[in-house]
Amino acid sequence: MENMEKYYEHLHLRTYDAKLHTAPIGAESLIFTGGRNEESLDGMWKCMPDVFDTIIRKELYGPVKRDTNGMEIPTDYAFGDGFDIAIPGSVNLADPHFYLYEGSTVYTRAFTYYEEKKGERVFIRFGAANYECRVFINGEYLGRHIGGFTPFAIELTGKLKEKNELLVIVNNRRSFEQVPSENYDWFNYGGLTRSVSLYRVPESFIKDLHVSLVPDGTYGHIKTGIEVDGKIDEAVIRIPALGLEKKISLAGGHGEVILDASPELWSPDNPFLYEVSAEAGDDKVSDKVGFREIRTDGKKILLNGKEIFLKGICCHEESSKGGRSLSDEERMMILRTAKELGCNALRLTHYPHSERMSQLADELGIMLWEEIPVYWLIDFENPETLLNASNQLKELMRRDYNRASVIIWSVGNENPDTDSRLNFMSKLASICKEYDKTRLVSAACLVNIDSMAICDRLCDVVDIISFNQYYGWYFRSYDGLKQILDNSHVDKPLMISETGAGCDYGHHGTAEELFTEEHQARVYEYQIRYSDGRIQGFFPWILYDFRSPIRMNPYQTGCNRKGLVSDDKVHRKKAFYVLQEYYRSRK
Ligand code: GCB
Repeated sequence: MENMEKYYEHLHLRTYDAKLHTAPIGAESLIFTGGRNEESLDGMWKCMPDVFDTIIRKELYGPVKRDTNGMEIPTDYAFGDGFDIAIPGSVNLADPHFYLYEGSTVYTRAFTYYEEKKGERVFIRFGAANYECRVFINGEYLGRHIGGFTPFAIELTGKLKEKNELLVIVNNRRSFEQVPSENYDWFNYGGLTRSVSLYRVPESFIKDLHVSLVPDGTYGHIKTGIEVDGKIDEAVIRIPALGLEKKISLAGGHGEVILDASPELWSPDNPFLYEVSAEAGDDKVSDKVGFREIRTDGKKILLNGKEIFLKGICCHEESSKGGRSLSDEERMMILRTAKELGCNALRLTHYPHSERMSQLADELGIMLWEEIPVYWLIDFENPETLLNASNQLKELMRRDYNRASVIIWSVGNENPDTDSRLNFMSKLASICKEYDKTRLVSAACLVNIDSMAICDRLCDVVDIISFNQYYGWYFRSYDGLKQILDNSHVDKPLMISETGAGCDYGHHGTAEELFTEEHQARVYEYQIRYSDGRIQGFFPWILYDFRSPIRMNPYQTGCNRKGLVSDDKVHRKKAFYVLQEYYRSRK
């Protein structure tokens, strides 16, 4: 009888995942990957949606269960069951039945491991897993990560055999306390949306490396910071093209040095990158780093001391084939299309995009606004939610610290101006300031439509005041923008972080008719007319149409159609050329 009760336990236990509800893995788990040999675990995996969480309830992530006589007990799932899926990828695109699926999915892959160097340590790194991810190796639970767009790593040292079974459960079910929360305007691609890789490092190794120009207006100092794990008390940093080689003494695993150097400066016109390397003990890492200074002076934004106007466009991370998993060719196409449009900047909305995007933006010369998904309504009163958002921000900042292209950290988008939100987002802004002195902080704020002015209290804590407004679309009057700019008296740079209009490519009519190319073009003409000369950056919404289940009318058919280019990424709408003409003529 006692045994029977145990057998049914999983059916009667509400807190069935309590054992696996461990403290989330945080930003400190990350290891520096630049210059390291990446052993890719991408490719074909097996996957199976598990909407009732049966694998967790019945603990089916372990070896096959046997009774006291050694007889195999029937099971509903075993390692390797399911269908083929290419990783990185999303369960939602693996089969048409799963298009709108939200829930747990189990992913499995076997791999072999042979020790290469005595004493080596091994880490597994996930580029991103949306949203909650639990990792098991050879039946043993290793940890849990939350947040669907940032990387995390787990040490596997001592847990690997020659043949290994990796099992990962990723759950993309939305809920209020998450970041983002339940309601948002993009597609909820679930699963292992970015690469999974192994890294081998020596017993003592370089955990992190920061390299940046000191923003002191001299363009004559480079700061490097290094963090090690293990017993190393000295590191060497080299930038051969500048003839620099310098020893750094480490204390408590950390060291920092300021080097005198006058590097060629990075800018969109001259995206110059230097090879930087660091050596410590038996370990060596490297990176390609650009040096630039971004700061504000009153209402001006200065890049390398010169005033700039950010000619931007917003962009989601989405491929029609791969969902949130893009190829480098697709990323290059986004960057090249933005350049062709005349842009010098991209707003990567509304969550961290792949690190490949910022690496390529460094190379091609496009400035980036990067953002965490503190979007619309968030559980601002919940301390766990704040920890979660802070961790996503730290993971992003740690990942992209060396990217010259990234000039803005954004701590949120269109959140209600309440006390709890102000407190929550001010904390995020101060985390940015504390961690990173080489970038600006912003957030996309809402305008107050009673006073027709920008009076969001968050303006006091950001470096650039950015606001979203859709005059000509959600509000049909075009004059609203002019009134807002007349009524808003700010002493910091001001940017439009979104504006636009829905338009179904190929649908024509008068400039008053919604969803036509003519109407979208008219909205752009007015937006440009009223804002030119009065703002320091313009980021219309959006480069491409994108999937969004909340957009259900016959023009939208499951897509937000405010793109300047249709969702096939090919067909350019009339408004594309309106913006292109403006950017080409604008200094
Ligand atoms: C916004 C949001 C963005 C939406 C857009 C729209 O203000 O920030 O995520 O997709 O409006 O199309 O309404």
